[in-house]
Amino acid sequence: MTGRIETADVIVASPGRNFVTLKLVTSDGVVGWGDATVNGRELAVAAYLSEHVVPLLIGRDADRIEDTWQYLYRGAYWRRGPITMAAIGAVDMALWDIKGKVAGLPVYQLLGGAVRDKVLAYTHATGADTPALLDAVREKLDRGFRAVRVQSGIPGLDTVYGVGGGTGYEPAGRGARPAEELWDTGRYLRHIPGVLAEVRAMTGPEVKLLHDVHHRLTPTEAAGLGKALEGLDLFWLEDVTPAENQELLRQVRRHTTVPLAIGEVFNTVWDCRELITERLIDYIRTCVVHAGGISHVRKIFQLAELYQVAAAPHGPSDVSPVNLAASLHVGLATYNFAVQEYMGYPALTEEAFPHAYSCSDGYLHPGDAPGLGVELDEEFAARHPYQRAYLPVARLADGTVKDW
Ligand code: CS2
Ligand code: MG
Repeated sequence: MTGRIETADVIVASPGRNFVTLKLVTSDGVVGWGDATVNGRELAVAAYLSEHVVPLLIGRDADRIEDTWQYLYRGAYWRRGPITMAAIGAVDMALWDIKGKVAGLPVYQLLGGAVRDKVLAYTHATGADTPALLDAVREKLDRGFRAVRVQSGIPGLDTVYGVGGGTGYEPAGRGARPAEELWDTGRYLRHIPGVLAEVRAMTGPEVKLLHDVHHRLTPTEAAGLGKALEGLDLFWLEDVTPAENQELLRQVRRHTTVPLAIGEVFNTVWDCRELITERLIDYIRTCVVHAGGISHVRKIFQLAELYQVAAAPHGPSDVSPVNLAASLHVGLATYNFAVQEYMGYPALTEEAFPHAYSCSDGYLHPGDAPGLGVELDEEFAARHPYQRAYLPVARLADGTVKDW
């Protein structure tokens, strides 16, 4: 028996960047951790948890993970969406963490055990121009990564999605209002095929190359870009077009065989069901924290397995190491898991979240500590208070808002 949930704390802090972390403690003193971070809307999830979920958790049987999931999902009446599903996701992660600790087992063992020895990682390489990008790719390959997402600056655009300064890339800017960025699809489409061709020419055929279009194209433009990139053997093109209207991907699929990855902004299986059952994608990107936790993301991945769609969960540095740990336990135990996004974290984040997971030679492993194998150093985190930050807003030259 795992005992009853005795306390539940929502911790909002900014060790390196803003994170929302849920801490559950049972009547037997077992601690479970969950990530509840939604970049740019952190306080909404914190309030949803503190005001509406935490009061309902106290006294609940910590063993009953699926019942708690259903209670929070169906019992709220209002369902789906990133805020609700991140709150449920945090509770779910924390309960799996507790169950593993009580059993003395890493969570992947509770999920059926390992189906592989390690989890392939893909990391990010960015460059304001092609020479800088090629240097960044070389640096990642020199560190042993075998799969690299490449994002480039675009001539004529001051800032572009995915291209950051310094060591990492943090898209959210601190301040009272979002930064606004100019976007020009034509400039992008005229530039990016040549950049990706130069990267492929430098790396040779073995390196897995990925590119994130980040919701910027129409289905027609996406189909054209896919066709233009056919010869580069990309591992995937990500978020080629906004996919709330999932049937739009049919047009893209009719014109190109470039592998497609979609799903990081989706929060339940119902948001991406047709993408999977019509095989409109090759990789489903739903993320543990944003898709209702381990319990629900596994249901999405198991549906995907039936349609030969691979799991490749979202996992940049703007979801916490608690999410990454949970994602790696799922990754080790999920047959159709393909690759885990992994950017690494800034030093402050690494210090705030001691963890058992490891990365070497381009592969990740969750470790064998009981539970998730990660925790938050609350005292350290408290020294780094939340600072309001927003993801940018993109606009076209005429001022029209564009998907960022
Ligand atoms: C991106 C994300 O990693 C990715 O695939 O789409 O970095 C995304 O831009 C951020 O998570 C937004 O906060
Ligand atoms: Mg993405």
